[in-house]
Amino acid sequence: MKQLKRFAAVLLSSLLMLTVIPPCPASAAQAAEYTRSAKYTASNGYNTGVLTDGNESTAISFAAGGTLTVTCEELIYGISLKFNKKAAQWRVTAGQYEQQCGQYGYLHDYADLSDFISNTVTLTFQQAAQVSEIRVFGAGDLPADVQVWEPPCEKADLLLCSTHSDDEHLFFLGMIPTMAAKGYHVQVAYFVHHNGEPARLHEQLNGLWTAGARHYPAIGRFPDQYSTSVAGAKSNFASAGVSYDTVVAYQVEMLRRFKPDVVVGHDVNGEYGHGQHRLNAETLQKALTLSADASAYPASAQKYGTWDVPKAYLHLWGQNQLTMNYDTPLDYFGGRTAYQVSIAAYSCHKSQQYTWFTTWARGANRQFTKATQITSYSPCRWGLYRSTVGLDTGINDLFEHLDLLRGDADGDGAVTAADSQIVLRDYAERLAGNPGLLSARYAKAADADCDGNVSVEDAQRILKYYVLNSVSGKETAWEEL
Ligand SMILES: [Ca+2]
Ligand SMILES: [Ca+2]
Ligand SMILES: [Ca+2]
Ligand SMILES: [Zn+2]
Repeated sequence: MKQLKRFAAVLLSSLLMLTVIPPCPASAAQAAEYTRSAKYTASNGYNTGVLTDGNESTAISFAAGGTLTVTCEELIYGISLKFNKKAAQWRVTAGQYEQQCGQYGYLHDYADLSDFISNTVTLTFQQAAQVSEIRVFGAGDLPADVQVWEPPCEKADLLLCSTHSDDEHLFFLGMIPTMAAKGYHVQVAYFVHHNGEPARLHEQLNGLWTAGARHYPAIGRFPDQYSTSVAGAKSNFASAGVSYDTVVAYQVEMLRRFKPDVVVGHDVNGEYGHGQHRLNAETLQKALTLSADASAYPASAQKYGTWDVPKAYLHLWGQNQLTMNYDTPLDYFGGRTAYQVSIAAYSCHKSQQYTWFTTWARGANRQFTKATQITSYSPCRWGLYRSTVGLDTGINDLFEHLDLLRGDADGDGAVTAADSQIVLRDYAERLAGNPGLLSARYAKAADADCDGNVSVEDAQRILKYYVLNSVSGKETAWEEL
């Protein structure tokens, strides 16, 4: 009964939402930026010039409880902050308004203050913090380079296991933009951290954001050490106090935590031979066989549940090969190709531009225009290493055989009232002339009556299916609705 009441409430609120959204909203203008005109006052009296010098390496330090007051002539709608080295919790206040920020530990954070009606706000750092950069915005759409991260995925479509910060745009070149353009939820999990090189922590986020990633990455837990073999990588780790078992446990945890449908990992030969790339691939292979077994690494099984990854691809793997196409213009990126987007993302890694990777990815005179021009360790070449859903048929689709359950528009593995809601919301957005909420894979599942369109009828059908099967307990097939 309680569930039926909740269902009725959901239905009502869904219908209400449909009537509230105006059919033709004016497209929002780009937000005005007040970074230059704003006045900044630090409680410790430090010179705040370094906060707006565009240089992520210059920062001012605040002790816990330190404040920064920002005053504008106009109302402030949002503030982006870049911390240096380490994120902190912070609070924004203005008179009666108060907002807690930094709960997720984003190094590059954003506070949406659109509920505030104030031209002066005070930022209080609740932990000792170094602040590199601040930007202040008025109402409207934020510039594309302002990073507003979503939390790490609770359920990823794709998990990309990059060893270092830069591999995600080099040996995994093209992958993030391609998946982002399709609306897939992409999670990046790094193997090592670069905490000793603070500039690289900024580059990591700038590059990911440029590539189209929106879920905050999982930062690696292990030190960055060079070697040319698995044995070398292991012995380096051993001298740093990291056991092989800890590494496998980490990989298992990533698979269980993000529950990806598809995992992409490094070449088992480490592309050019890097020992840590090899060890990442090897421990990922091991983890894939253990993540479904609750008795293996029980701590992460208890925390996240177990997960058997349906499909895992390794770079350059020799069997069941698949070729990615990164040279087709993508509407999502304004006509740029995945290759071009990844190159732009890699160029955020300013500290790495001197390396041979730059020539590898762009050509000796930066003459490459396509991923297919890369001559060794081609980022386009992948192989299906492990599958619980059968082999690919040659259509070069990582998500082949991974269609979602009919009606499961949010892809959580069950048909519920939430699916009906998202279908309605998607329909309302499109009715209003906005982009829909569902990527191809989700739209296919959302089309519950299989007429090729996602519409109100599908939302109704999904609700009906959910109510009959889950609320009333009357097992009913889609065809019987
Ligand atoms: Ca700065
Ligand atoms: Ca669902
Ligand atoms: Ca339909
Ligand atoms: Zn690497």
